[in-house]
Amino acid sequence: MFRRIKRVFSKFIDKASALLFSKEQLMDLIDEFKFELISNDVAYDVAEEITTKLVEAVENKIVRDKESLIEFLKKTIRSYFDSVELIDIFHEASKTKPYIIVFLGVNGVGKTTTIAKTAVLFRDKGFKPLMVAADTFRAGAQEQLRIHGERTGIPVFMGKYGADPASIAFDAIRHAETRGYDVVLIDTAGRMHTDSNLVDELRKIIRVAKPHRKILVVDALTGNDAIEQAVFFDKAVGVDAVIVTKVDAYEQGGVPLSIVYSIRKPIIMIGVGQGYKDLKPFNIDEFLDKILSVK
Ligand SMILES: Nc1nc2c(ncn2[C@@H]2O[C@H](COP(=O)(O)OP(=O)(O)OP(=O)(O)O)[C@@H](O)[C@H]2O)c(=O)[nH]1
Ligand SMILES: [Mg+2]
Repeated sequence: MFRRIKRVFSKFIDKASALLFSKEQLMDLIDEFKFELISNDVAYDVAEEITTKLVEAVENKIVRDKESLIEFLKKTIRSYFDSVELIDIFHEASKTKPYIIVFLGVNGVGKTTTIAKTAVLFRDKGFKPLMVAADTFRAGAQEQLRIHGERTGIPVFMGKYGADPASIAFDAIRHAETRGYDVVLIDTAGRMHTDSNLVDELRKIIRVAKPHRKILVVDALTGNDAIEQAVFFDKAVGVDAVIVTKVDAYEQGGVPLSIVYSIRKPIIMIGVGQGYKDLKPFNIDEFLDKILSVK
């Protein structure tokens, strides 16, 4: 994972370290670096900002050798992640019962799988989770969650095909309250985000379910689309946190940074495979080590 962006960084650091005293060549190299970042899913604005700051740092002699260059890059990238408020859903769930999360996202990003993985994490931490199939739009969606329920042993609240998703969410929460569930994880229909019905439906679910958190699921492999979806959902209904899936197969590397930069919301977890245990907390130190482990 993240192999391509790692290569962009190490190539740039090696070349730039050799050129630090030749300003003209260094500026060309920084320009090239900027475009390589962009072609690896780093949003244009953030690539521009990083490289502008880098030029300044070179001019002010803050960056003067390989070591200070690596330090600068780490610090700058980290600052975007540090500037957003972190969310600990497990801690929050220990304070509120039932703790309600609505999952958002377009088709095929891995929403339903991620809900099952999240439910397993909650169960492993001693919570009693309920998964809710509020996707009544696509035939088979309910069935999919039911199968995850069977495989994981975690109960699923099902609505009828074609029923109003908001009313299913409402009934599910009532059910959770009377049955003593700690956490309610609501799956929503994944349509194209350009579908205006989707937004109306989501707004209604949110109004009725009053979730404590709205988590957006995006697929890293879709690159710039993932960033656009984040901006879209955040504007349309507000996003509290993001889970990036399919990171196990993702090489470009720019998606996490671009999302945090674009909507100023934390990436809380990453999907790293198809198994139920393949959901890991997103850790900024590990991320930086991975992309900037230059010897
Ligand atoms: N490699 C990998 N595959 C994943 C990951 N997360 C989900 N998938 C796969 O992506 C595919 C789609 O996942 P779903 O959970 O059905 O996606 P969805 O967003 O619910 O899709 P719709 O309900 O059709 O909108 C499945 O084959 C999952 O196994 C991940 O982190 N890594
Ligand atoms: Mg689904």
